[in-house]
Amino acid sequence: MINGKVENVLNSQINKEFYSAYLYLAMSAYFDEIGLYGFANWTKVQAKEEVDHGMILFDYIIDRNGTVDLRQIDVPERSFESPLQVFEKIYEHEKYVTSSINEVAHLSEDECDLATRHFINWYISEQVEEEANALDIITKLKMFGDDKSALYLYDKDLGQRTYMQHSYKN
Ligand code: OFO
Repeated sequence: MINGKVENVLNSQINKEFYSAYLYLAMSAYFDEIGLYGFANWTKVQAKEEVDHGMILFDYIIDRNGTVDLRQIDVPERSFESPLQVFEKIYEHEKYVTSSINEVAHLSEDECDLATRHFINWYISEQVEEEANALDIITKLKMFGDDKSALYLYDKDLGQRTYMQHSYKN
C-alpha cells in the first residue's frame, strides 16, 4: 500500500505529464500551420511520449494498490512566435518537470518509500534527455539564424523522428 503523501505527488505528476502532452500538441499544431511539418512531427511524437510518461505513473500507482486521481488538465498556450521561441519554452517547461520529478524523489526518500525512490530513477534519466534534446535544437536554430534553407533541411531531419512506446515493466 502506498503512502498518501507519495500517492498525491505521483497523481499530480500524472497531471503534469498529460499537460506536457497537451502543450506539445499545441506546438505541433502551430508548426503544422506554418508549414514546418517535420517540427510538427517531432512535437507530436513527443506528445505521445508524454502520455506514456503519465501512463507509467498510472500503472505504478495501481500496482502499489493506490488510487489513481485524474485531475483537470490546464489549457496550454496556443500562440507562438517562432520555432526558436517554441524550443526555448520547451526547455523551460522541461526544467520545471525535472524539478517536479526531483521533488517526487526527495519525498519518497523522506517517506522511506524505497520502491517509489527506485521507480522514479527512470524519470530522472529521462529528464536529462528531455532537457538535452531541447537544448540541442535551440543551439541549431540559433546557428541557422535567418537561413531558411537550413531550417528547411532541418525540418526534414525532425520529420524522421518515430514514436517508440515506453511502458511500465518494459
Ligand atoms: Fe515527461 O518529460 Fe517532458 O514533460
